[in-house]
Amino acid sequence: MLNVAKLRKDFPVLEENPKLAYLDNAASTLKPKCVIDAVDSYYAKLGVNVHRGVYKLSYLATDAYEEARSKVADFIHADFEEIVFTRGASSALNLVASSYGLSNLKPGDEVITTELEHHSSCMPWLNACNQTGATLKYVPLNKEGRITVEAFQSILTKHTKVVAITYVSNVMGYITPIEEIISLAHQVGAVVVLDAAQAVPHMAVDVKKLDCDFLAFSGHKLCGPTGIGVLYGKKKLLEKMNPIEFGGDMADDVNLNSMTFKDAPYRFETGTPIIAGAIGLGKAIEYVSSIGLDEIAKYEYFLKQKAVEELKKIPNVILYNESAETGIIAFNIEGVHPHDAASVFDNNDVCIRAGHHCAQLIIKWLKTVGTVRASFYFYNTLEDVDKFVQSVKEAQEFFGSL
Ligand code: C6P
Repeated sequence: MLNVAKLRKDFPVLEENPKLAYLDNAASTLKPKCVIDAVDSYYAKLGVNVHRGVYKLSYLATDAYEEARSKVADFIHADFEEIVFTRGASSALNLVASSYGLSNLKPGDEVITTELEHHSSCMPWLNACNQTGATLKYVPLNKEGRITVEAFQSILTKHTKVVAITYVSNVMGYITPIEEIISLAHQVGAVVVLDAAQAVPHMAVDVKKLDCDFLAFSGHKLCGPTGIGVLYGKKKLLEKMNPIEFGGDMADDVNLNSMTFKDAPYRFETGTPIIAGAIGLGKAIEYVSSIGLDEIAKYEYFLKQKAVEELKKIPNVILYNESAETGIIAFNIEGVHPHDAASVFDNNDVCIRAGHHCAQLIIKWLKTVGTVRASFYFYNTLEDVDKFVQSVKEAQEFFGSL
């Protein structure tokens, strides 16, 4: 079991707000002191640009930035050149659709996605299909709202060129049976773009084992800084892709009527990169790895199960994802708008998210206006669960009596 009391001391926000039950970890996690210090140290001790300067400080900054890329690569079992730093999962997923998608898709081609996607996973492909004339198809979800291998197979054809799919749903917390899906997609020659924003922070991910073609995640959901994210792409694919932004640091040779670019990943990192963010992410990865991703996954699930057991005893609670394998709970209180319910949680210092979670397709599929979502991480406690359950009861009693 994790030493949660000790881990909590690593988080200044928790030290500052001892009453806080922070259960909005799917939106963003809190930041440990070591990450804050790593970012601070870059600004205090280096603070200069990378790749350009011909002086010692710049070499040191470049080393720190590139060391962060190595840490990310090792963390997900990728090669160094397969890691592109981006602003977050959203920009990583957009990069693939705008570069790979727009150059490879044509009328008659098919892209498969699902109604469980975050907007950042499906919208770039909706746009790419609109622009190229390719067809966007959705995997029919099962009764629980899950993606199944059989349903995926039922719409896979020899015309499928891209599969844009979530690894873990940010609304339902379901884990997609991704290995089988990737293997089936490869049988028809399609590439798989995996949105791993809710997976990488919560479970061990090995891109080589998965054999996904692209994978995206954000630093800020993994104890890292905001404004930094990662696109993993197989080297043979990244090498053939065009940049989508042009300018500083990514150029190889520029002439009046022609230009060439650096190799991947640098051709995709236009301008001064997110140096402090990358260094902070490297530290976050070290920190989270020292706790252990398997331990984190087990603990989040334990807390979620405890909360679900209690939720089921409260009348008029609609639970949407009882069987989720992760630390996400999606629910509503019958007759209460999720935003109204949220105000009760806030009064009790319980941070949850309410609304459509930037995933309107699944909210529409659930035939609701939004859900209340609690999402756990390794620093949450059984006391947090109690406060959460107490808030659900209070919201139910208060609004139920109106
Ligand atoms: N989901 C949530 O509260 P960015 O914003 O680029 O860091 O991550 C986008 C993103 C992509 N995919 C999934 C599955 C996600 O959950 C998110 C972010 C947050 O659920 C904020 S909307």
